[in-house]
Amino acid sequence: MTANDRPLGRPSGQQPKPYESAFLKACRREPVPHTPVWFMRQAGRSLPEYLKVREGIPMLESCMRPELVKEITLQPVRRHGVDAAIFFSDIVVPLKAIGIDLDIKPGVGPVVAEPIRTRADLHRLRDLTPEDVWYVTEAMGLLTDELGTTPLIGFAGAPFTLASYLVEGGPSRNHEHTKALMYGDPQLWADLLDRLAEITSAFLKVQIEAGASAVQLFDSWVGALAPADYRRSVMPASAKVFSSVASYGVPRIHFGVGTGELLGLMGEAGADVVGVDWRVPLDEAARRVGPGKALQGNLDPAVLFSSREAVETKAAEVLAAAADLEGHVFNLGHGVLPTTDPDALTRLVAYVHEHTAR
Ligand code: 1CP
Repeated sequence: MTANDRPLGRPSGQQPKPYESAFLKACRREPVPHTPVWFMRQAGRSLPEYLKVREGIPMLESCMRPELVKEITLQPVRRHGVDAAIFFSDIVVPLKAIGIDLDIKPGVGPVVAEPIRTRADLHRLRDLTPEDVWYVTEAMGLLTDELGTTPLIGFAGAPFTLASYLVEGGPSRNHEHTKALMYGDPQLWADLLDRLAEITSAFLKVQIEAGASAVQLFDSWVGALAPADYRRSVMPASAKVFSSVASYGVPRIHFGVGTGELLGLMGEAGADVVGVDWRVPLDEAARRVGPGKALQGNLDPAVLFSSREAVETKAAEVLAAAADLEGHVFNLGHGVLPTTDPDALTRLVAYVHEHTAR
């Protein structure tokens, strides 16, 4: 089969089957039968069945095998009964797909062989075409057939967070090379973020065309910035991504870590749902974001290591703070930690469903 005769998924414009799901209703700020729950990084190392199917297969290679992606994406849905699936992939997949020499090193994360730091490096960031990520389209087609009314969330890395990996060459605590470029050569920085916005937009479009019924933009590390710098140097690129997929009408979620001071701007960038980490209670987050947006979050993932009673107390606090929100999607404040007991997650889903049933 060539890239061109591979199935291209559902024709765009057709009503997605999960339209009436609690998750999509909450994103649209409509009444829900119960508060929907899913977990960032719900697929992955906390699940023994994940470790088993990934055995001997490097991370990036696993993202390029449609049958495996389907299985890994479905594992947490089957096990926990979450209200949405998140597509198994990684934020660096589109960069790999356009030929950037990078790898995901176990225990480290994405590592880029030759960092991007000069204008001469920009040409390496060519446009992404659907054929570059045919395996994403194929896996999403398999998944939407299987998932039925359970929504599938597509995702991408936001321009700032992708730039951080490309400029630093790997994970970074202080993002010093990234900030040096942002402050020292604003025009090159703007051009870099604009290139990444194009690539990210193309990657999200592929996923929506293939059946994703919501998309999340992960700007995981943008909390490193002050609001004025975010507004000037990052928001235009993220806003471009959101507006590029606006016409599809699928909910757009915007998430970052340590972004308490940025929540208003992250909503303004064009999100329908703003993700909140555990540092800001959801009622306060709603004041910062303003009306007309749903919120997602925000149990501290480390809480899952404490007793069942403590988890329930903290989950009840999250639900209480969310009581007056226009729309709430229950999630953790960041991804599931790899050594989390999966049963604690299953119990948490049941707890939220039970205590929010209306
Ligand atoms: O071998 C392995 O299992 C490697 C661990 C792993 C996994 C399971 C990585 C490496 N990526 C993933 C999958 C992944 N990545 C998903 C799966 C879907 C799900 O949520 O279930 C998602 C959504 C991502 C997105 C991602 N990758 C983000 C944004 C989310 C976040 O946690 O903030 C980021 C920052 C990455 C980069 C990345 N990839 C992998 C690691 C360990 C990291 C972080 C490294 C760092 O600290 O900078």
